[in-house]
Amino acid sequence: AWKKHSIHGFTTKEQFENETVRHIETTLARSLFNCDELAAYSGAALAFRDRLVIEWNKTQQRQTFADQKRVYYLSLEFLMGRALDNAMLNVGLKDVARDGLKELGFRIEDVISQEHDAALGNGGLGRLAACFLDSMATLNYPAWGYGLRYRYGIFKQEIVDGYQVEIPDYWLDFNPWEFPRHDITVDIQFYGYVRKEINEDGKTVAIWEGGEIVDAVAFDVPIPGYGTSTTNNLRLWSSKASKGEFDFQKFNSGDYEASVGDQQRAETISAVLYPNDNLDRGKELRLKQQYFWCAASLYDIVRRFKKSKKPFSQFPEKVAIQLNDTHPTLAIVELQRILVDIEGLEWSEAWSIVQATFSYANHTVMPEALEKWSVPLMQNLLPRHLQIIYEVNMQFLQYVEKTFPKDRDMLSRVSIIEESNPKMVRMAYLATIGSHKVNGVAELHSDLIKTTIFKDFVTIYGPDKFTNVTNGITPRRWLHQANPKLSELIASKLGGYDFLTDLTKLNKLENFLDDEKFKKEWQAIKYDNKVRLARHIKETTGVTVNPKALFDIQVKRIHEYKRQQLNILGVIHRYLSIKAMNPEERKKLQPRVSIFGGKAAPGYWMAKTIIHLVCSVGEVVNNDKDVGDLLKVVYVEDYNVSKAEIIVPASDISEHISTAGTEASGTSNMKFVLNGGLIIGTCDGANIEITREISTDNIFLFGNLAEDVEDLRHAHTYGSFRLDADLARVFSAIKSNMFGDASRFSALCNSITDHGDYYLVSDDFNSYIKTHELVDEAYKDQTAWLEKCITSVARMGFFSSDRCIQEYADMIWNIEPLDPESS
Ligand code: 26Y
Repeated sequence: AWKKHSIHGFTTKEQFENETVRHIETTLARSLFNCDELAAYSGAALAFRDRLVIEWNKTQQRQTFADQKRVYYLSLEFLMGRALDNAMLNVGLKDVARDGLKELGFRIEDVISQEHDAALGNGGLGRLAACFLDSMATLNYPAWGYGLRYRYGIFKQEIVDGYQVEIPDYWLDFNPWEFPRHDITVDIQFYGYVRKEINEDGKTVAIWEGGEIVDAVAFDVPIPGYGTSTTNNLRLWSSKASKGEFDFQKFNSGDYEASVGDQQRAETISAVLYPNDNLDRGKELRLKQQYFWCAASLYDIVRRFKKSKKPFSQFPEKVAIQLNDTHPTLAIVELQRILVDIEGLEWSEAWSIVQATFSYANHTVMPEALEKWSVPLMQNLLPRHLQIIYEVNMQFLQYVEKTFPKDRDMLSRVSIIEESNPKMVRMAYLATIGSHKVNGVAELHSDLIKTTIFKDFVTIYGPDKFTNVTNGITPRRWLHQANPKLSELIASKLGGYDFLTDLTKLNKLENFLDDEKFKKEWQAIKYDNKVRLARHIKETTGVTVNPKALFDIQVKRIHEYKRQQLNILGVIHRYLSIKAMNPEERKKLQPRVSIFGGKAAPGYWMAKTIIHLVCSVGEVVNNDKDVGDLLKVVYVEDYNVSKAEIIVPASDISEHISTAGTEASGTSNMKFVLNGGLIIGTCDGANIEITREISTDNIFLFGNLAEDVEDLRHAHTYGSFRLDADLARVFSAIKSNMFGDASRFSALCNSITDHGDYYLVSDDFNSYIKTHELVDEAYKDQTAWLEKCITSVARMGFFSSDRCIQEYADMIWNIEPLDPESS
């Protein structure tokens, strides 16, 4: 009887138009007469949302019924970008929508660009989580994401007078992609004290009492797979004052303001994404965020498991929990607390369940990014959790002492508690001890963590606990959506779009290297993409760039280790060289546009100085009549996912030039190559594996190797080091106030000349400059360049996040897909 009531999504243009108009007129209560692009976006989004919801419900029912093991991906960041375009492509109805919108009087691109990015992340780690959700749904894995519903995502960046200014990103005004679940609310406790009690079985139990309660309310976001009806769930928690806690005393006694204040304090927990990337600041509110989110997610996961009435010994057969870096490490402690304090399991049985459930991915080796929490802070906020951490640590250290009795220093080295003042909880150690697998995100990085931060843990647990899963990107967003023309051209040669779900199929492109028509089309698409970016640059910065010039792009978070300073110092060197050339020499020079983009953490002064130097150099170079089109320098404001979709397809070359051994993987390197750009890079992170796949002929590598970094730093510290001569000239130019008041840049220059050059800018400067000369040379032979680009794309199959998720599923999570067609 229910069948005739079931809703069916639209499939034709007419149905799509009907649905869109219906939503505009009823859901939005707007008249079609004054329907602007925003209203058209809203109507179309709601029409597509209806379609997703139907499949989403079915998927959840199917997964519940099948009762297979699920994976829960815990991440404090999900950098999703826009959803409508992705939804249209994933359900295969973008053409229908394009035609329908056209009849309603709109261009689909204009409608799509009305959407506000969901920017709940900083950079690579958050975007990786978003790519993983896409792959998990596409591969039909029963998978949920758990995160926080920040009211303010990553700030919007404006460049004012050459400086970064941060504007709050309030993004929830109209968000059709989330569904509040007010019925799914979890009480989260903070502060208070722990009491011991003897229960009826004569067992001592810990009871955590007092403190305050905040409510976690679930908001669900549908995650459609590509070419499948599987639609997974991303659950984001929002904080709210607890009804039970709301202080009626204050309210009744007339202190209305104070009671509203409590309300606001509770809502603060999920108010804002911390804008630091690879930099730990140890703020109490951040720890509150972490516990709030871990506790709500664990409660939800355990509740779902308990519905099956299975014993907890089977928990790891039904549940895998993946930790995206150490940010969710408290989930380990929380599960142990639930099992022991609430469910009454024995400590050791509970701990085996915990270890079998969790796995931890590490995304950095840099000391300033490794999370540590002060013991007094944790004692105050989470007293029971600190006790559990101490107990875990004691048992672990007893085992270590027994197993390695000769190495007394080992105990203090591997202790979860660092004996500093104040004492600190080392989250990476806790995550490692509480998980059954630990992985790095590219081969070099996975090797490095085994010989540095986790060296002792390899000795203790053996090498099998540590593994590598090289990162990947979703070809749906990063090829098909961002570069539809290239995707279409590839499909025309490979006989369809199968490569989007099996990216290794791209290798057949190598058969067309002699196909002149194909190559011309490829080149024309790249040119169109550059024109599109040039237009964006003109509109947003006022600078005119020539799309025939070589586009050289570095877009990523601004960080000293990523070395945007190396890039801009190289640009200055180029500028000085142009100024010194005669007209004949200038004629032979390859014209270039140096494009920068990326946000600096608001409190990271050196990063902000780098932005200011780039803008100041642009000011001078772009207005120098001697230079003309030979060199332009632009800073693209507010780099984010939707900007990346315009920028990435438009590169000739992109820069991935971190100091060797510092960039765990990098993922934009993969995006640029997949879009037919070449890269200049160091032997770092995934650059190494990209080189192995596409061959050294197709990449411009330079610089010192990771294994030499330590010695080079030593040489800087002990004075046996001379500044590169070209770099010295660049510093002189800066000091002559060529780019404005030099004092603004002195800290940046001094970090290289006087303070040890920690990121080895001077050591790599010469080979960087020389390698850029090779780039210029190579670009002159457009035929050979084009062949390098096509060959590289053909060999990028390995870097699909589908391959990556497959590896996690098989080696770490031990889960099987659930095919929607088979049931
Ligand atoms: C501790 C806290 C402040 C913190 C917040 C964010 C620490 C780190 C981060 C973000 C780290 C991040 O984005 N890491 C990047 O992860 C990518 C995905 O694995 C890698 O490709 C990239 O090399 C790495 O820097």
